[in-house]
Amino acid sequence: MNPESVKTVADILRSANRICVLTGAGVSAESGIPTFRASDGLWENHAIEDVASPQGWQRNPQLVWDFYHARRAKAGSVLPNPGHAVLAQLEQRFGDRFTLVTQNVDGLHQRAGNRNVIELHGSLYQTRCTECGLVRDRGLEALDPMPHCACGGVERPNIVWFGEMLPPANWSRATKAANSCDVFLIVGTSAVVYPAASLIQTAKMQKRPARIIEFNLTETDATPYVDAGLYGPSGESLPALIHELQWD
Ligand code: BJW
Ligand code: ZN
Repeated sequence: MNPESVKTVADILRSANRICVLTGAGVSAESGIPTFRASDGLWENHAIEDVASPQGWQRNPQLVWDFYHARRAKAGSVLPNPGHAVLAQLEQRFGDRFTLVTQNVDGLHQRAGNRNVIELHGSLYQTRCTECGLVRDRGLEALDPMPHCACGGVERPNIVWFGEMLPPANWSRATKAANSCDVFLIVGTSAVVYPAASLIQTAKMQKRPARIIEFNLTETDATPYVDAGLYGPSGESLPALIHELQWD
């Protein structure tokens, strides 16, 4: 990580009024949760269309549940890392002028202390009945191999799979936050999945474009839109930034 870049990003943050953050799997990598598209990532061992699509669910719901039972168990065995902690500190500092939009389903931002979290792709902590639509908070307790609702219907993970709509109210809140921020942070996402990635363009296309800052190990599809970037593990770059700002 380049110390000059840390200073540049700190200057941007110092003058920020309204912050919107988009996070992805990379922010949880240092907690021990695998990302999706890395060579040792989740999609390396699973065909996406088998475990994260409505068609996969129709074909073999037990295979899908086995994948999510393992994901739930993993989420329950890890802790938020220093990157999550900094994002919680920023919310404390900026209050309702800070919105965290996440593609993650692991609940680690909430466990780190963020309250204003918009989950775009659902939550590992919830099930949804395929018959009556009831959404239930299930924590990370062990569930039946094929969970059922009181109405008798089969429950599925309350996760947004490929080809499915994002929860409309959450999407609407996320676009409003991206459209009204003056600083937009992109943390640990490859920015290849839409519509989540389009929030970056939304922030940039305002009449007064937001300053865009990327935190990632590498450059990504978002990099062309970025005003400054800190390239290294976000569990190190975010604490370095907060330290430079003397906000820690
Ligand atoms: C670190 C790090 C460290 C590592 N520090 N960084 C427009 C164009 C083309 C296609 C589409 C389009 N609009 C819609 C689509 C279709 C589709 C889509 O986007 N496809 C593309 C992949 C081509 N989108 C959808 O289907 C969405 N629905 C939708 O659009 O509905 C309307 C519609 C319907 C039908 C047709 C058209 C429109 C739904 C998307 C749902 C995504 N669901 C998943 C799985 C479920 C969640 C789960 O089980 O956990 O969500 S896919 C998976 O990808 C997961 C993630 O949330 C999502 C994003 O991945 P993420 O977080 O970016 O992870 P990685 O692994 O890709 O990247 C990790 C990054 O971290 C890397 O950059 C690393 O370098 C970095 N990193 N360690 C910092 N320590
Ligand atoms: Zn039901």
